[in-house]
Amino acid sequence: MIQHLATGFAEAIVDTDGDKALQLVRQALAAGVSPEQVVFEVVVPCMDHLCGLAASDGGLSVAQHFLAAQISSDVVDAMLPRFRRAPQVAGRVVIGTAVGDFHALGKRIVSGCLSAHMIEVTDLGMNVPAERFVEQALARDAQVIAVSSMMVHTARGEHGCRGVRRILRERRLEQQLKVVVGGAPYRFDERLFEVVEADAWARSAIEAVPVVVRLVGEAGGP
Ligand code: B12
Repeated sequence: MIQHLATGFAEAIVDTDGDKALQLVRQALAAGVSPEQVVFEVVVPCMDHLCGLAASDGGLSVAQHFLAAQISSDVVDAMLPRFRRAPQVAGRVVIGTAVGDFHALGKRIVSGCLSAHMIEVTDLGMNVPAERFVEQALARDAQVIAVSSMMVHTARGEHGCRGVRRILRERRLEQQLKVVVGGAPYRFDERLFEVVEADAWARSAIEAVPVVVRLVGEAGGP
């Protein structure tokens, strides 16, 4: 049953058919599959596979990745309240694009992958000032601030990651809040994350998951 669901679900999300994916999940639940199995044996492996394809440029379009992340994240949201025991949150992250940056797709895919791995994500949207990243991270008891930049000037500028670092330093929050960055400029220059004073970076959404989990641990855990 699970194998049947996993295959059908993967096909549905590659076809970006959210209705079909949800229908399959509903049928599986009615047939006795647990919400936990849906998340951990179907959605997570499927997202890992798709994000892996993204990393290796396996021929899926940006729109497919975006919608796959959206559908997966919707299914996880629908399953969580039905878990027998409240799921262990693996960490809390606030994510957004840097000031001046309106490239939202990568951030959305990263959010979907993190959510599917039980990391609670607050998406602050686009064009997020450094102060708002920090305020919201504190308000939500997050361990990690994730800043997405798709342009060189929004990655290197004073109002992106560097601004976040300045505030964390001034307010002595660097032990409790870690900063991860990602986006095209970081792929072109693998040392750029150090230049902008981030704690870490990741090349893709799938690589972001273990990096964020590590940073959550360094910040003291969820
Ligand atoms: C789509 C796109 C747009 C769309 C954005 C639509 C939207 N709602 O997102 C629109 C048309 C609006 C746009 C506008 C512009 N764009 Co544009 N755009 C792109 C394009 C073609 C694809 C970006 C994309 O969505 N990629 C797909 C996603 C899935 O990949 P990704 O973003 O890299 O994300 C992955 C990883 O990077 C990583 N990741 C991303 N964020 C994060 C964050 C964290 C924390 C982590 C860990 C990982 C991570 O994980 C993601 C998934 O695996 C790129 C070219 C390119 N090849 O990158 C240019 C590009 C980014 N744009 C560019 C430019 C110049 C512009 C404009 C200035 C154009 C103009 N003259 O108006 C404007 C600026 C708008 C603004 N102020 O932001 C340049 C930037 C050049 C530079 N050196 O700075 C690029 C590189 C094109 C080019 N070669 O010139 N753009």
